[in-house]
Amino acid sequence: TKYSSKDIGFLGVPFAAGQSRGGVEHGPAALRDAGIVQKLGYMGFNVHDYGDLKFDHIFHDPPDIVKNPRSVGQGAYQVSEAVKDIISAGHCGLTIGGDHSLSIGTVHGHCQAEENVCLIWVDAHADINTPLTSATGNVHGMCLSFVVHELQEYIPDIVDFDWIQPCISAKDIAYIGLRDLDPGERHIIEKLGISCYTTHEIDHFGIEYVLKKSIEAVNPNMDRPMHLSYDIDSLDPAISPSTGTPVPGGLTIREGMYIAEELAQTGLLHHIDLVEVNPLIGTKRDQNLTIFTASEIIQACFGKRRRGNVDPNYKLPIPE
Ligand code: 5AB
Ligand code: MN
Ligand code: MN
Ligand code: MN
Repeated sequence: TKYSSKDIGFLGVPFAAGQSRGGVEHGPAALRDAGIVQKLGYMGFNVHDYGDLKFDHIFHDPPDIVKNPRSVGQGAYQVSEAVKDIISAGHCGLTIGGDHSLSIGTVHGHCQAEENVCLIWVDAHADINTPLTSATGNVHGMCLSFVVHELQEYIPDIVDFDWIQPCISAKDIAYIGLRDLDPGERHIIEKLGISCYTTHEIDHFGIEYVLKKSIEAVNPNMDRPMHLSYDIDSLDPAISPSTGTPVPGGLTIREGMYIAEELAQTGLLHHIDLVEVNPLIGTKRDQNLTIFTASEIIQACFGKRRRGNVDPNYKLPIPE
């Protein structure tokens, strides 16, 4: 079964209400300015550009049990509808954030458009706090709790979150790269038995083993469409400093590239999120480096390989 396609549905999600720092809404523009759409085009894809979503400013959005509930709830709904359209059109989805709360929408929309979706979550964080376990109230640290079936009895009613249909089970999720977990999150991972390879396991077993086991955990027969949610803060701050919640000791560029290249080779990636690039954090050098790293990871997710890609039309030049 192949889910990858030569058509990419590209969606910018300039969204920041899931956390508290300004600037992450400029992620899509920064990656567009770095030429990501053209680069995917040169690689041979038809890029269907769905533009950047526009979000109404919500003037009255006082905190509930989470911060900015109306902005996040309504924004994630727009994302869900857009991703549902992209996947239904037969494209491979690519959403550029924006903060990770947008993944409530991408996972939801993906699951609306096709069945049997499994999820690879590459992140320093588990993003599975419930609104009641979160110490910050930031929804980007809770996105998974809203879509995971097993957690629904722990989720309070929140204004503008009522449209969410839980659509993923604990056994459908594989975490890679975690290293900053809240107590409630560790409890949930143990209780639900979610596949989880932290940077400790990557140190112990190596990235090749960890990725193989992660894929086996969610897609043992290699017949399910995969959703990859790639948080740039999974990588070491040395190569992705411009992000809101950096955590030392992250994935190297080689580990990050390996994950992307190997997943691309499965032919089963059907939607990719690249989130949490904040082009306003750090020096100009930090910003350019982070954007470059993100751009390389995205291209690798779509099949660009460090070994070089074969061009079937390549003709060796002959001297006159
Ligand atoms: B990110 C923290 N666990 O809940 C929380 O960047 C951080 O999308 C969440 O992974 C980080 O606020 C969210 C402390
Ligand atoms: Mn993170
Ligand atoms: Mn995240
Ligand atoms: Mn972050």
